[in-house]
Amino acid sequence: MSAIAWTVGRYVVETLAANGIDTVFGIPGVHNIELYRGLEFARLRHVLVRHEQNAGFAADGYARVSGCAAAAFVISGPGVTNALTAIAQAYSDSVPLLVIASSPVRASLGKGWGVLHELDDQRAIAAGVAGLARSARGAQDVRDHLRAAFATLHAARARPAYLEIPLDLLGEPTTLRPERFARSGAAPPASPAALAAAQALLAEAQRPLIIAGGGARRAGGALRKLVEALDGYLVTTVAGKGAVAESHPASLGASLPFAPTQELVAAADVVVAAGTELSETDVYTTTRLAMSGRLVRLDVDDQKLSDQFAADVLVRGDAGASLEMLAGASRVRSGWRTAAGAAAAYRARIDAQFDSDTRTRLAAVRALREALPSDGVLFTDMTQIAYLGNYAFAAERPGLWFHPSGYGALGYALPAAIGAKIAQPARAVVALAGDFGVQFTLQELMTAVELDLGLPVVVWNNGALGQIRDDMRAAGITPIGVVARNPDFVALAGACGAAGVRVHEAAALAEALRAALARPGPTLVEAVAEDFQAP
Ligand SMILES: Cc1ncc(C[n+]2csc(CCOP(=O)(O)OP(=O)(O)O)c2C)c(N)n1
Ligand SMILES: [Mg+2]
Repeated sequence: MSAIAWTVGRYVVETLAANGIDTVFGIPGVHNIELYRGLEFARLRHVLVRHEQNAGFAADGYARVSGCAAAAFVISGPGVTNALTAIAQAYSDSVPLLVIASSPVRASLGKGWGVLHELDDQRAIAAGVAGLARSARGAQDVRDHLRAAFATLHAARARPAYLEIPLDLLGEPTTLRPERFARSGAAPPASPAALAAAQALLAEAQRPLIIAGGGARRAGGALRKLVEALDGYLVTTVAGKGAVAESHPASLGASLPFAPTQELVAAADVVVAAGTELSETDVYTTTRLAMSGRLVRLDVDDQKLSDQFAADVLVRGDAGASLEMLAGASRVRSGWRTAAGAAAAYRARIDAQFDSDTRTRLAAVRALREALPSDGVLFTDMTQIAYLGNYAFAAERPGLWFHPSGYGALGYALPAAIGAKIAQPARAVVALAGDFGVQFTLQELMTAVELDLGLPVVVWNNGALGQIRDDMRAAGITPIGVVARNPDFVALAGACGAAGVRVHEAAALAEALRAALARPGPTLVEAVAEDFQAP
């Protein structure tokens, strides 16, 4: 090992390993081969994917399921532009994704010589989507930028980081040696004055309601204590789904898009928004939640505390720690209203509004739930069955249901599920996509076959860009461009060396999923939507 020279490329790889990254998803090219020199020696696994976007999605899935940052290696130019969508997705959902790119040689940068993979300003393009985007000119820069990149990944609100290194610099010898960068630790606690102001509002509240987002995902214990003490309701965003078991009598689940919940939010006299943006993609069907009561926001992110939802009390700090303080300080009220089943009654109102198409999808969502072990994980795409599952998939704990909520990038599910399965091979992991969206990234089936990943890929085949068709109809637009010819998915799976099975009803879907989970390699399970029945 000591026989090989220390180049900047090797330094990068070893520094990633020294800072806790154990998996990198990538595609090598002539510009970044110097990154691969170090891979032979570092304790770092490289996974070859079929497109750079999917390197980013896979690293995102790895990070979401494990809580540990993962990396993508891409080449200059097209490797970077291909990865942009995944970086933007990771940004919008606060995922710690590290992208290491090459760039053309330093002497050529910004000069328009027409060198291979040239972009006028590659860093600026990445800066438009990443939390941090840096470009190195020397070995010391690489170290300083990597330190800043890890700070971005490990920040209280994680964001993706991007570092580009010119190919001539990657190959240079260096005296630098890898180090583990110091970490800043947890966010400082919220100010006692802000917490006291929140407490005062809550003490007087008659109809309190808590909205918990991704920032409160790991604070289930405190959330539960607070909601029970306050005798209030709890609703989560998709990112906060399962923070408290959705079967809890105070839980309205991830039901913000539905009218009965929006009415409760509008009527609450105090709303506590914990670790949530309250963004359009959290609430849908409305661009902005209506509220008539006082608003308390708990967030680590200053920007969020001062956005379009002007709050009466701003509590800056880790949402979980703030919830813990509020729960500890709240006097427990008697006659706990939600125990009487009021939340269940609201949920029944939501379910009663479902039309027969939605009830058909509900049968499929329930089949998936039934077939998965209690800690089974789903990575979902932009498809009608996932929009329903965001609410209807019963999550008894956090971290079971993942959706590309913020950026809404079609094609996310399969590569992200591959990343998650690699992170946690012993766990049941499933990809769930629509017939059109799955084709954005279906080439990654080969990655799953190659790695022999026991990964079921469920394709909800309604023979259309279903949601868009329905939206066109609702808007009085004659549907155009919403029916695409599909491949024979089962035959295609076979051609890739995966198993394939077609199912026509919910019980068969559950059965196929169980069989797929028991099999070593990937299985594509095509669910023919038009044959499914509403129960
Ligand atoms: C990259 C990208 N392009 C386009 C869209 C817009 N879009 C959202 S859903 C959708 C159709 C998806 O069809 P399918 O996967 O079959 O799901 P369905 O709605 O039929 O369940 C499209 C085109 C998007 N979200 N992302
Ligand atoms: Mg479809």
